[in-house]
Amino acid sequence: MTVSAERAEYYDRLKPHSLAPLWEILAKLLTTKPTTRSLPCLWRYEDSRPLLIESGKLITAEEAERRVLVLENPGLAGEGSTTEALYAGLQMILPGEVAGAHRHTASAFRFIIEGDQAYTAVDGEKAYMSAGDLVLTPNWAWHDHGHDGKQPMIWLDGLDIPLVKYFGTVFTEHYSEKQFPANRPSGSSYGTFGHNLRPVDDSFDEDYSPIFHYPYPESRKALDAMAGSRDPDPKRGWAMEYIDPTSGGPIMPTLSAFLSLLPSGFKGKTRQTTEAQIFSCAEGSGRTIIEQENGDELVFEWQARDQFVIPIWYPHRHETNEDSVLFSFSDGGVQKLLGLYREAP
Ligand code: 1HN
Repeated sequence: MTVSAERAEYYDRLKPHSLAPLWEILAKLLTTKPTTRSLPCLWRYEDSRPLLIESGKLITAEEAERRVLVLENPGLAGEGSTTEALYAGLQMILPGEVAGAHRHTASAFRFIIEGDQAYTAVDGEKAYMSAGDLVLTPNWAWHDHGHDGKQPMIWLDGLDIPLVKYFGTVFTEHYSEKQFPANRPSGSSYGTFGHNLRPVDDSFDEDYSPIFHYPYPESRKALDAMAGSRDPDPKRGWAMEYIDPTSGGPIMPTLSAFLSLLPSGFKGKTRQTTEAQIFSCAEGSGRTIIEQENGDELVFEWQARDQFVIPIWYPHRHETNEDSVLFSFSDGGVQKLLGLYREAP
């Protein structure tokens, strides 16, 4: 649109007063459907793993604070983000290393890709982690990582950092010691709160989930039980959401996480949703077909330990070569809280 000389002169006089004409930008603000700068992207573990291993020779976990390769969206280059609201990265900790205790207003989780005998300590309780486990570090909870095993340990970190940065509400504190003092036995949170029981003394008074470790064998059993008792969802297979048992809702207000079992030969129906989704394949192999704006289809062939991102409103469908398990996380829960969530029928 060309601006008449009269209007242009008027706009120039608005600038020193920090005023701007809405009518010049309104159509860009009020789009008929979601727009995103994020692009669909696939990270093959066979490419990222050797690069992550190489980082172990360049920097220690202690010097790095967290030794992570960000799954940076090519549409958001330089921003350290995977979607507009979400962050994902691959973190490695080597035997004997400690990633020191800190806490921040960003909420986080890790989904274990490879290794065992490393732990995350949350508020002084260690969770020893194995492939497929989910471990939460909620908003403002102290956490540090350590490794008592012999092989590199690699996990996917998921955070709401871009969303928290958007509000400007970033606070971080480093603990005075390398590690937060241990104050209860490993496994006590899950043991106490993970079996549909609640201590009657109501002694847990944090406003986050009392469970911070979701061991894979337990989640996997739930998927098998679901698969043995009903038909799969035509779009998502046998899909389960990880929950905060005290609310029955998402694991954390800003992060929702899911695990789905897609049977061999699954040909999913197309899903189009406002939640941006980051996937990590836990088992099996298959492909996700994504419809682009110009009508072309993008095909991501994935296998165990690969990650991929489906930005907001991209129609996509999953197919499998064998029984497969996909972990995913999204900003769907926070969109629902704000009344913004939509899914095409
Ligand atoms: C963080 O605290 C961790 O605690 C991992 O392991 C990744 C990315 C951005 C900001 C904080 C962790 C992070 C992070």
